Amino acid sequence: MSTVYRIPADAIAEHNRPLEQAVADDFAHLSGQLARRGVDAGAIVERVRRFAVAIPSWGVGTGGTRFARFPGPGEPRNVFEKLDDCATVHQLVRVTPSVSLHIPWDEPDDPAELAGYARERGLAFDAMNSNTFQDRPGGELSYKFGSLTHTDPAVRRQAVEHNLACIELGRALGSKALTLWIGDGANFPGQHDFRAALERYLESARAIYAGVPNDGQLFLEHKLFEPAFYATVINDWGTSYWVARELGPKAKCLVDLGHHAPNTNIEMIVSRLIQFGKLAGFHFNDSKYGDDDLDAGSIHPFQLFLIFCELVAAGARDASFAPAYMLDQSHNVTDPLESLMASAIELQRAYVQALLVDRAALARHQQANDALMALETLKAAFRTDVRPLLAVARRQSGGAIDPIGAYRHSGYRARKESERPQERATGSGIV
Ligand code: PSV
Ligand code: MN
Repeated sequence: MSTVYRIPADAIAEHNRPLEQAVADDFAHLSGQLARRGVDAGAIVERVRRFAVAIPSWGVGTGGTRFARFPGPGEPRNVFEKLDDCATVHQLVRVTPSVSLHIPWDEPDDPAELAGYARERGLAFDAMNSNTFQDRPGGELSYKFGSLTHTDPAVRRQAVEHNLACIELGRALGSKALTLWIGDGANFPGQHDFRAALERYLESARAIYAGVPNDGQLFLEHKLFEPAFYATVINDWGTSYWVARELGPKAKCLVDLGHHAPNTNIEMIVSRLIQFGKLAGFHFNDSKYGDDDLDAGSIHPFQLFLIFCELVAAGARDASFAPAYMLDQSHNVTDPLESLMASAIELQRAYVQALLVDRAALARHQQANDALMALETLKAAFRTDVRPLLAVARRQSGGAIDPIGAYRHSGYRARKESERPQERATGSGIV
């Protein structure tokens, strides 16, 4: 591991240097504009610097469709190399200090060694993700017809055991949450007894919940489709909410933006879950058709902003409100690290724009039923070009003013290509 390349800190400073003056000028101009709206740009920068989103370990590799995967150069070959890439993203954008692992994809031989490796790179572990939607190679019971909801109690037990093992591993790594997503469901009408399948899910989830430590959390992730295309068991936020309520206070609902029917009003789902005290957090991505796992903010930036408006409003009501933010994307045609950087910045942008909403004016317009001015109030915030605030926040945190430019300039990818000769050709598969 001695030859592992890292971008030197002075290379980032050097890349920043010719950009400093323009950022300072743009920041001064925007500060003046915001001051006229009664907003202190410096205070916003402070809040941006505290914003954080976790990187999914699977996001640093190239994803694929159900038809093919076209691997990129220098892909990480194991969990340590994934952490190296996550650390590089964080080094440049300063907003991704944690990693969300997927088990068994990232199963370490020695958890203490992995924890140490992450610590040395300034990374922590966010929620663990269990995988009972694929079979492991070698003799276990199959999940072809489900896992936590399978008709065979032995399969359900195996799936529960896997989740309990993920909780244990998470504890060893310092992770405080487990995200439960199952691919269970039916592909044909008549295949499932809907009610019995949900009862079996609840029973299995109770066994997992019993293994969640007192300071831990269980995140329930719903999905309308795939791999079960007719009916999934945890199909929507309502079902997810019901299960979370049955389980107890440590269980909450995680919203993956791609897991809804097109045009679903996701910001309203977010509002409902907040109101009911059951919003766990997010898997951020974007989509046009379904679970496309496109980069956050690439298709529906206004929706992303509206979601953050709900989150900012919740934070203003309750200072302890702290949902978990994670990305969950599949990078098929871009350099994954570039997509992760761009996506993390999109989230920051939506967050800052939501902070700029004149909430008092919005409340007045709502009270007066002035629909037009209510929307105009939101648009005034959404249309603000907040890039100087983000650049200053990154710069103050030691990151790059232009992260993708600095990354390309460093030659990181080419170096990884020579450091990481790929051992085998990989086929199709969605991450
Ligand atoms: C399922 O589509 C999902 O969103 C879940 O979060 C999985 O853990 C992840 O994607 C893995 O690809
Ligand atoms: Mn997800």
